[in-house]
Amino acid sequence: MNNWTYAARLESFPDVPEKVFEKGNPSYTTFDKIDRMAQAKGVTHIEPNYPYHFYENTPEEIRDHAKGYGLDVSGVGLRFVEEFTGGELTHHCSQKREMAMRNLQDGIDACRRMGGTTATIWSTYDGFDYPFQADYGRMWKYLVQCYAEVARSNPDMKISLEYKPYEPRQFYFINDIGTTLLAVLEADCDNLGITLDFAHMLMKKENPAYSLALAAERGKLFGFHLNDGYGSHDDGLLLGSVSLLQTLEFIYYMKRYEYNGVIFFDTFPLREDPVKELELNIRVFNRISDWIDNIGMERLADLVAQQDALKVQEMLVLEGLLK
Ligand SMILES: [Mn+2]
Repeated sequence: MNNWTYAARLESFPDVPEKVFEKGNPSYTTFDKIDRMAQAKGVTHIEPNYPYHFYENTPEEIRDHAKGYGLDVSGVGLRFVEEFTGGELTHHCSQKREMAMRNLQDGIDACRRMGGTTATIWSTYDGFDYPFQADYGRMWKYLVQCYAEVARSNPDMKISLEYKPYEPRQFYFINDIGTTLLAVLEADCDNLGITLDFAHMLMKKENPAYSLALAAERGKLFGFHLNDGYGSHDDGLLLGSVSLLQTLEFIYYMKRYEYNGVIFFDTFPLREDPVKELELNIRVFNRISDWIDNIGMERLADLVAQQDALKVQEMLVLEGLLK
């Protein structure tokens, strides 16, 4: 019925979930995680994090292991290890910034070697916690220069920025749809775009569908991290479990802008079976997508055009969800 493709956060797949509590912080190999995730019905892709998932295996070994289950690689999540806690691309020391750039480049190379197409940068530490801790103008220029350089030197890859307002830093430089679009437009590279994380948008009190439209209108919608939350923290809850109507609106606009990238579930099933949790996310996504199709894209466009909150409530809530 649809051609959606799905991936999920590999870190959510410890081999035996109970051990998380028994042992505190067990380590599972990347293969263990892929073995477990592959059990979920409907999953089509993996998207490992660099460097965490590459300590024991080469990109080719990871690609081949996933292929054994019929899973392709959609891309990589680019992360920074603890030596960068003081900042990565914005660090005052040029050697540190060069190391950070090398880390990004190595991650993008790993992505390419696995057949992935999208490298998603989440700035783990490029932010600030205190007044007078950051030279905003200078650090912003570092960021934009680095993003432009990374994008230009990898024209065959999509480089996507995932923004987050805070956690673990109190502020990130790339912290909302506005700052992210500004950085992407200033860097001015066709292959540089944006990944929208639903819970991050809620933390920033954005309305997710509006952020989606702002990125999509400029051809910058490169990726999705779907999940849910209460808006204070990065809760990583099941899709649609808290903000169902906003999720419906988000998926409606996703279809309207004909997004066809992988649907990545960035959730944290700490007390749930991660295989069942992923299957449920896929089923909920498919159901919402079908629900929108049943109402009809044109009918929904007509509803939106009327700007009538009462009609929305009547049609979507009374006649739709609560019928
Ligand atoms: Mn995310």
